[in-house]
Amino acid sequence: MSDVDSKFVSRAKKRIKEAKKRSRPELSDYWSWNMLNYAVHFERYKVVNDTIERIDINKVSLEEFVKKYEKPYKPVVITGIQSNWGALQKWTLHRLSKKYRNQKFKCGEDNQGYSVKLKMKYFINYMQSNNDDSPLYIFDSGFGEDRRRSKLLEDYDVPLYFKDDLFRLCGENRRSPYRWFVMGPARSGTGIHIDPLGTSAWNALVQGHKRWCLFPTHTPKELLKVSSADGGKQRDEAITWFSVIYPRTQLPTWPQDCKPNSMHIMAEEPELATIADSVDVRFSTGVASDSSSSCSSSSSSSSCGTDDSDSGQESLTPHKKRKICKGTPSETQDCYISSFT
Ligand SMILES: O=C(O)CCC(=O)C(=O)O
Repeated sequence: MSDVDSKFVSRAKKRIKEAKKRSRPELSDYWSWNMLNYAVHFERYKVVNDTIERIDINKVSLEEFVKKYEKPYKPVVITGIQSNWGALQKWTLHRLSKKYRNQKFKCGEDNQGYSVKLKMKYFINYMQSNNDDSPLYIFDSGFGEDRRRSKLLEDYDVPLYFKDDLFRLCGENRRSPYRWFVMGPARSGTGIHIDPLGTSAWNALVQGHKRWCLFPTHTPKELLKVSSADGGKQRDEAITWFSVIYPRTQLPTWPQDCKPNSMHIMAEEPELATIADSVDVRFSTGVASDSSSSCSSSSSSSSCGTDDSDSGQESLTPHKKRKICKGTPSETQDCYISSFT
């Protein structure tokens, strides 16, 4: 390894260690990040029963979409949207690491609700080398307001079905966060939550794999929560949810009217998936810390809503240090969502 490379690696290790310590202080030593061995046994958590309908945007009119899916709050996978998106070529690890090398992206939240950020070059290094059970995950809503990072906005278009956006009437400065750049290695993701302000999100997968699970709004929260006995310090994490609760949803004993819609989406260019699968799990970037807290801020960073929180999602698990939770639990919300990569 050249001098420059080894300097980069040791700086990356240091920055990643700091970010991990701030985001998940409850994981107080190196081993608690990977003691569940999810990286080794990932195969068994990967399978989801894909039940969701697919439609082609070129074959279903806006009116039909509104009638069949938007009004009844019915989740659907829409194909044919990304054919002209620059993101398909530009959002590869190689190109992101060149273009946004020194730009910082939010990959967690500390116990006070402040963003934890990493430069893209360090985050990619982390993606390629970690074996954490529930790794850090970029979940950044600030990119559109930043001179350099806002270039990402040029790489995709809002699909026809979602052009109508009432929140735009609030004005750019007053509206709550509404677009996120999301990126992470295998096993990262967002824990079960309710989206804020009665909104229904659209999400696009540009690279890799993603599993989703969405529930009808009347599903009792108690059915969906991971208990601390089952989840311990990882109870809010997406992968924990998929390993503990998801299998129950597939049993005949699960209430029929609370059956989820689940799906496994794969991007056409499997670059991130390939990397996720080829990571050498012996090499890892660890963290050591001695503080403790119950507030999770990585893949389910949203669970700890605060004034400057950019997700507004409502977690299903109460947190000691939660300040403001922007989500309101009412029938107006679309569904409970959990997703992981
Ligand atoms: O992409 C993710 O991990 C989660 C996205 C999400 O939470 C949402 O759309 O509500």
